[in-house]
Amino acid sequence: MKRVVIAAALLALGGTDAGTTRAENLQLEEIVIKGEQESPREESLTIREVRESPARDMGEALKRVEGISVVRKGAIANDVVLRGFQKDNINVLVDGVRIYGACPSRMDPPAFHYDFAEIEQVTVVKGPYDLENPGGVGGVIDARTRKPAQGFGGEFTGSYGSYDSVNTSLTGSYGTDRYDILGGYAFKYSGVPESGDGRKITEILGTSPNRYRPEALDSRAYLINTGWFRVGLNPAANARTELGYSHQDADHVLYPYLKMDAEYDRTDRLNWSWRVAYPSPVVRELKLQAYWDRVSHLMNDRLRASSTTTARPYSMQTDARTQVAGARVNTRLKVGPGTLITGADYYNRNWDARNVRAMYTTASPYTLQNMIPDVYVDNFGVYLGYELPLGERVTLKTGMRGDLTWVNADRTNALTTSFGKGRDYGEFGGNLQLTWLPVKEVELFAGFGRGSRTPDPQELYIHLPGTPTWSGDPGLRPTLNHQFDVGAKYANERFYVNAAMFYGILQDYVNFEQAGPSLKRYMNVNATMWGAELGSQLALPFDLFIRGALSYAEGENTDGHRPLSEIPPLKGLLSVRYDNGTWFAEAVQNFAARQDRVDPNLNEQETAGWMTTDLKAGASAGALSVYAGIDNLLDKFYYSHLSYLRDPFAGGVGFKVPENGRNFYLTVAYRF
Ligand SMILES: [Cu+2]
Repeated sequence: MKRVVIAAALLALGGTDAGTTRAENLQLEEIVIKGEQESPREESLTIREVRESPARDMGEALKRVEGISVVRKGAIANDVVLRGFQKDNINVLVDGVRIYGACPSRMDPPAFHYDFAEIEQVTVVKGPYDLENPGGVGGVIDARTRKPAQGFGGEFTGSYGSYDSVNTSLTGSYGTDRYDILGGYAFKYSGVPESGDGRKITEILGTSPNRYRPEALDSRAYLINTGWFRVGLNPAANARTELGYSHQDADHVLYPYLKMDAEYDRTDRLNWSWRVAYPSPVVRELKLQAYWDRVSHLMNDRLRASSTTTARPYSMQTDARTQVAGARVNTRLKVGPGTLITGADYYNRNWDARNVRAMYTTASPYTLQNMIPDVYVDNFGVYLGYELPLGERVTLKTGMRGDLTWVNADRTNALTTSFGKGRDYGEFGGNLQLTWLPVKEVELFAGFGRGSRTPDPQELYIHLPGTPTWSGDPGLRPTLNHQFDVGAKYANERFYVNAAMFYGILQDYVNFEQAGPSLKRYMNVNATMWGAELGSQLALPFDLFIRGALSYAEGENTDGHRPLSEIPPLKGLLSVRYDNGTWFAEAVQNFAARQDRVDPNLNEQETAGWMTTDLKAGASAGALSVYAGIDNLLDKFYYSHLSYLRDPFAGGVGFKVPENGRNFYLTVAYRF
C-alpha cells in the first residue's frame, strides 16, 4: 500500500515537466518505482509483467527477476531458487501465510499453490533481513493478493498457446467505504510441451523403466482449477479486517524429471487479518493475523512402464499431506526519533507421507512405509526492530529475532525407532542495515544479517528403504547464515542501475549427499555462498526502453572442498522495447553461461550455456488489452542446469527436462 501511494505522489511531482505522457506510460512509471523505492537488495514483479508473459505459474514468472532461477520438473510447478538458495532456505509466502508443498520430491512447491490471478505484486527480499518470519536464511518471496477498488470491478483474462495450453481467469469485486467483496476463478490446462528437437518432454526417458507408457506420451500435462473469495470490512476509517479463502484442484500433473506423476493436489487456504492505523499517538500500526492451510497430494507411477508388471495399477505410490496453522501480532510504535517494530508469531506445521511399493519384500509387497512419519513442528518467535533516521540522508535499521521450535513425529519408521521421536531447538538472529543517500540520485546500502532455520521434517525423519535408501538425520543442527550485503543504485527519471553483492558464511548448511554405497542422506556441512546481481533500465528518446540484467551465485562446500550442488550458472537478459503507452513491441535476448561448478558426490553433470530470443507485442484500447508473443524464436534445444534429478536416485542417467522449443501465445484481457 505504501508503495502505491509513493508512486502516485512521484507521478504528481513529475507532472509539471514530463507531463501527461509520463503519467500514461506504465514503463516510465515502473522505472520511477523501481529506481526510487526499492532498496538495492529488494526486487519486485508487477502483475503487468506477469500478464504479458506466457508464464504458467508464479515460479516461471519470477524467472525474469534478478537473482531468481527455477527448478523445472515438468510443464508447470516450477520451484523457485533465490541466489542459489532453495527449498526451506527461503520463505515463499502469500500475504504472509506459510504454505508448504506436500510432496517429498517437491512436485508441488509453495508457489504452485496459488494462481497468479489472485496476486497484485510479489516482493523479493534477498538475504536474512526479514524479522517478521522464521527461517528464510536466503531471503523471502512474498506474494500480495489483489485489493478490490471502489464500486464494481472485474477482469477476464484468456490465454491460448502452443501445446494446447489454456490459461483463463475471471475476477469480480465490489467495494464501498465500509466493505468490499472479491471473487475469482482460474482454469489452466496444457498438453505436453515439446523441446527444440521436436520431441515431447515425456519422450526423454528412453528405455528406462520410468519411461511413459505409450498411451501416456501425449496425455495432458496438467489441469488446474482454482477458486477464491475475500471479504473486507472497514469498521472505522483507520481499521480494516479481511477474511479470504482459496481452493485449488490440480489433476494429472506430469513430472518427467521424476519417477512418478501426480494424480491430484488439493489445496485449501484460509486467511484472516485485522489492521488498525494510529489507534493512539504512539502506536502507528497494529496488525493481527491468523491462517490455516492444507495440501493433499497423491502420486504414483501408473503412467510409467514400471507399473505394468505389478499386481496393482502402480508399482509405487505416495499419499502425502501437509497442514499449517499460524497466528501473528505485529505493532509499529513511534519511539524517540524512530520507529520500533515488535511482534510475535506462532505456527504449527504437520507433514505426513506414506509410501507403498511393489518391491519391498516378495512375501509382502505394498508394505506401508512411513516415509515422513506424521511430523509436527511448533514454532514460536518474537522480534524487535528499530528504524532510526540519522539526519536526512542516512537510515539505520536493526533488529533481533528469537525462535523456539519443537519437532515431534507421531508415527514410527526406522529413524524414530533408533533416534527417538522428538527434537527441540532455540535460535536467534538479527541484522543491521545502513542506507545512505550521498546525493539525490544515489543510494548505497550495507547490511549484515544473521539468520537461522531449523531442519525440516523431511531432512530430519524421512526414511525410504531402497537402492539407495533415502534417509533423513534426526541429529541435524539448524542452519546458520552470517551474510554481508552491499548494494549501490543510481536512479533518475529515465534511468536506473542497481548492483548488489552478497557473501554468506553458512554453518551447518543441510546438504544432500551420497553417504554410503546405498545410502543418500541429509548432512550438515559448512559452506559459503556468494554472488552478485546487476539490473538496469533506460528510457531512450522515441519511446524506446532498454533493460539489462545479470545474476550470478556460487556455492562452495568448504568441508568437502567442492561446489555445492544445484547452483544456477551466470544468467542474464537484454531487452529492447518500444512502448508509447497504447501499444508496445519487445525483443528479449536471454542467456545462461555454461555451469562447470558441479558436485561430483551427486554425479552432477556440467550443463552447456545457451541463448534464446523472445518476441512479444501488445496493445490496449480502453478496457481491452491484447498480447501476443513467440518464445524461443529460433527453436533452440537447450537445458537449464537445475532441471534434472541428481544421483544417486537418477541411477547415473539423469532425466534432464529440456526447455520448451519455439512456442506461441495469445492473451486477451478485459478490465471492467
Ligand atoms: Cu509427489
